Amino acid sequence: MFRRAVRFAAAAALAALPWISTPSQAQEWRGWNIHPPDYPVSRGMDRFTELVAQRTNNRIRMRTYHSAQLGQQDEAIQQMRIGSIDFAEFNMSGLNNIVPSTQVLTLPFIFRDVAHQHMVVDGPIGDTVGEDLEKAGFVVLAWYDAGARSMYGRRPIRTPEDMRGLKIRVQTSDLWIDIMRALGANATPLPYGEVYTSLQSGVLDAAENNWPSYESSRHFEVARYFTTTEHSNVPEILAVSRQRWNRLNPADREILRTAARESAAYQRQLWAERERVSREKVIAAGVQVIDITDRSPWARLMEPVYAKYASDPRMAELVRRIREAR
Ligand code: GTR
Repeated sequence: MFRRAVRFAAAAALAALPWISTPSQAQEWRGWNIHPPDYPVSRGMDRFTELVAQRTNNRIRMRTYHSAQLGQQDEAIQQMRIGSIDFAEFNMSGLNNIVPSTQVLTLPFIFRDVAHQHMVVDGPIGDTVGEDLEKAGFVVLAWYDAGARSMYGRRPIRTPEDMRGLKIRVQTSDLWIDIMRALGANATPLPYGEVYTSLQSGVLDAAENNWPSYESSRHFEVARYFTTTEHSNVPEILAVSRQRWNRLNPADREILRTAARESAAYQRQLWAERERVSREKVIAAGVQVIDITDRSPWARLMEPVYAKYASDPRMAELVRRIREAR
């Protein structure tokens, strides 16, 4: 009797996990994305899921829920770790507190330009950070572009002194709080989806992001001054939950990795174009752009941030390797 009950329970559990019941059966994967469907990240993810479906003859069917339909970023990160979300595209910032080596890729002014960043994330340094991410539950398949982040506010920000006392939104990351502290601003960690109304109501004075996010989130309607500080070039990952990854066979893993890399090449092309288009769009909508040509006063203020985050030997070594990469 008891044994039958156990067998029944085991069968029921297997039925609830269709992907392990029979290997040939189709799998349905749930993917998280913060951005709207026409955003370069979203189109990259769509390309990835199409390629995987084609190359597995629809055995692995992935559905991406765009526009943060499955929750805000912090929740999605937790859900990936427990495996209730199967894949996602994340900015490093939200992972900074969980995986310290992601901080080096977030540090202000660490990359010389986009080519330098690509060389770093696509090479051994990216692999090192990827190994740390994997231990925390995120298997990195490819690195996506997210351009440079700049400050924007309800009032013009022209110099670092203008940052003093500003209530500025950051992502959930101690590093970002310290970056703002070094500028004399008051950092407020808030989900992306709450920034618009907080700027509108004056709970926030400012935020920071890249051109495409500033435009697609419509923050430009409520924070009319954009200052090209370009203070961080923090990259993003397309990742699969380790829970899911562990159940894949080597051939399928290879299909996913290749499809992800192809999708990243596509996303990067779309990204460069969208940065230009978004910039033009917000300027046409009346945004005032304050161009920063000399970023050294901003960079100098970041010394305490480097002192804190690049002080332990492993971090210092990563920073050195990034700087020396050519
Ligand atoms: C965007 C990024 C998102 C998220 C967002 C934010 O540029 O693509 O992943 O990090 O910024 O500021 O919350």
